[in-house]
Amino acid sequence: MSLQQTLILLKPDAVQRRLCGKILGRLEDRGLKIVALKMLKVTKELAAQHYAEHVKKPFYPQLEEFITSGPVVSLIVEGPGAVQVVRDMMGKTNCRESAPGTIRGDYGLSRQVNLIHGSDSPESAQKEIAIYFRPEEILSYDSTLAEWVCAGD
Ligand code: IDP
Repeated sequence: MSLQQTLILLKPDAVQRRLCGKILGRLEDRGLKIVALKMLKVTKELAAQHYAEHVKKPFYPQLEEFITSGPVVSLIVEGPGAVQVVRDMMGKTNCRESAPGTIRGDYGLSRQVNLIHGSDSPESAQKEIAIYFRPEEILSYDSTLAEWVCAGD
């Protein structure tokens, strides 16, 4: 499986509820490598860029209010098949429909206030990474753990 990078946001509810450490811990425990990480406040312009496919939907005003309501943690993780691995760890969009053991299934009860964003395809990942990070903010480094976590496909 080829190495992929994917864009993750820990949404304002994760920050407010002090769940960032637990969620980052899950990603690290899985073996994913953090290659960029920062905290920021999403502006209305950034929200519209990120959620371009949803801007015309009826729930967008609420989504905009939520995602701009407080700081988020934005990060890029890297690993084999990272895009789908993270999507599977997140659970379904609606926390109430997410299986126990997933992030949304373990920590949430809402469809909108659902803790985490993860890119839904390698193409989206490339677009979203470029929205949130400048190339020089993305670090390339060796991790000896990789041979124990990712070896042998
Ligand atoms: P995803 O985050 O699971 O990929 P998307 O369909 O891309 O889900 O929706 C983006 C975000 O918009 C969701 O994570 C959620 O916060 C919000 N959202 C999606 N559908 C609804 C809805 O029907 N009502 C309110 N908020 C929604």
